[in-house]
Amino acid sequence: MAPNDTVLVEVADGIARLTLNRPDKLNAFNEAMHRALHAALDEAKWDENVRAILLTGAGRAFCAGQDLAEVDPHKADGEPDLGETIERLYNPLIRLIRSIDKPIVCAVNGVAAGAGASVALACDLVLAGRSAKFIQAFCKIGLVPDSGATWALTRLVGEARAKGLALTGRPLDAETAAGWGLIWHAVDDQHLMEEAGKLAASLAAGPTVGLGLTKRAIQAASTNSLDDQLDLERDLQREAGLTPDYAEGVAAFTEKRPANFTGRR
Ligand code: T3D
Repeated sequence: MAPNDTVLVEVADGIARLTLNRPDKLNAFNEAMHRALHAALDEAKWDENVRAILLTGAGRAFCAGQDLAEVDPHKADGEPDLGETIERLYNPLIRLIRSIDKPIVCAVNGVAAGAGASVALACDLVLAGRSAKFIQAFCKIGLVPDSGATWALTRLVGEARAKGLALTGRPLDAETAAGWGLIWHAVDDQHLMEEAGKLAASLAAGPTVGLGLTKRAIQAASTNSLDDQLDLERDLQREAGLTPDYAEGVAAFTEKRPANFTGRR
């Protein structure tokens, strides 16, 4: 998938900063933005110099979900097949985000609606500006929450709140989202990017392999039995124990100095 300017990409100091960039459409997803985001994430996944990813939106919104002008049923030839769009664009995006063995920080700088909220919730650490809102907008247009929304909402906030959000489409403010455990923290709008940058920087300086394996273990926990999870933790710990960062972490502790992690295998 070729990159284009619907997603701005900046790689520096171990962090890939990705900015959704269709501000006049509140960063709603069209095909070009899907292609660009997928390509940028895929590149960050495999680039050894990238040790953390920071995703945000340009302008006053994070992302308003699907660009409704692009899929207007009145303009379509024949019957719309939304399942096709989900299968071809949204599901691969969510699977890609979850498959990246590196921490992904999402800075929700404004409204996150529809699949825009789903993308934010697929990330690992979600910070939101206090004025940001999460909206399960799907019910307003007769659709079903997608891109992992029903899965993430139910696991993060439980069935009662998931149904409340999805069946009413009522906006959820950032503070309440944090209180409910939907996101990591709400921060003052003017400090959002600084806080998200600091968080990404500390993760980028961390033991990348161990952090990636930790992400993998936590993601597996919701579907694994305890026995399966214990086995998985054993295997991942074995892998983490072979990294130079483990040796460095123990040496730094013993020598009472800050660890100098390289993130290498
Ligand atoms: O393939 C498939 O379709 C299946 C996949 C579906 C996944 C989905 O995400 S479905 C859900 C799609 N999203 C929505 O339904 C949200 C629609 N947007 C809104 O409800 C509101 O815009 C917001 C609550 C997000 C923000 O409201 P507000 O008052 O702050 O802004 P606004 O005035 O509504 O929007 C500003 C501009 O952005 C406006 O354009 P204009 O009039 O200035 O030229 C508006 O049309 C545009 N915009 C906002 N959201 C979308 C959008 N344009 C296209 N698609 C959007 N989703």
